[in-house]
Amino acid sequence: MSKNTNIKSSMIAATVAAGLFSGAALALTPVQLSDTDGDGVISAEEITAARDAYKSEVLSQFDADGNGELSRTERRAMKDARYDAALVNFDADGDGELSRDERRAAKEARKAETEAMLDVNGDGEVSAEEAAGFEAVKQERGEGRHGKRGKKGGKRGEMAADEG
Ligand SMILES: [Ca+2]
Ligand SMILES: [Ca+2]
Ligand SMILES: [Ca+2]
Repeated sequence: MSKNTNIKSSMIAATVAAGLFSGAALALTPVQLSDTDGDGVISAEEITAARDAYKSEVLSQFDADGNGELSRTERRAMKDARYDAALVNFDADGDGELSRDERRAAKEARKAETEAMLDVNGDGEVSAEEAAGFEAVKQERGEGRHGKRGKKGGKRGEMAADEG
């Protein structure tokens, strides 16, 4: 009898583990980047497209009242879900919370995964070409968020019109 139970519970454990794994990929790096046009780099457009896809995915999961945007409550549900997913992967000591170290590990893992996605040719390094699209998107966002303008100076274009 007890043997049977053991087998059963180990089967359940395996099923649960498999389920966690498929969820884990999603949780780790929410936005899945891929070289959809196959030109060997992930362009800014491809990143933007991936973001949009992710947004609609999030909406389909967490927009409970279906009004097309996330209310505060809905957003909270999303964060909770993400936190739970992070716990599954990174709660190393199993206390049900993410300590600072565990958070850092999670962040590192996400970064590593992003780099792995950017490394389209899989040589283990993100070349300048491979990183270009990502950097472009990052800069765009950075400027939007911190409003770092100024220091743009530069009077290009003044020495044009020399030829002819
Ligand atoms: Ca591409
Ligand atoms: Ca912990
Ligand atoms: Ca590479």
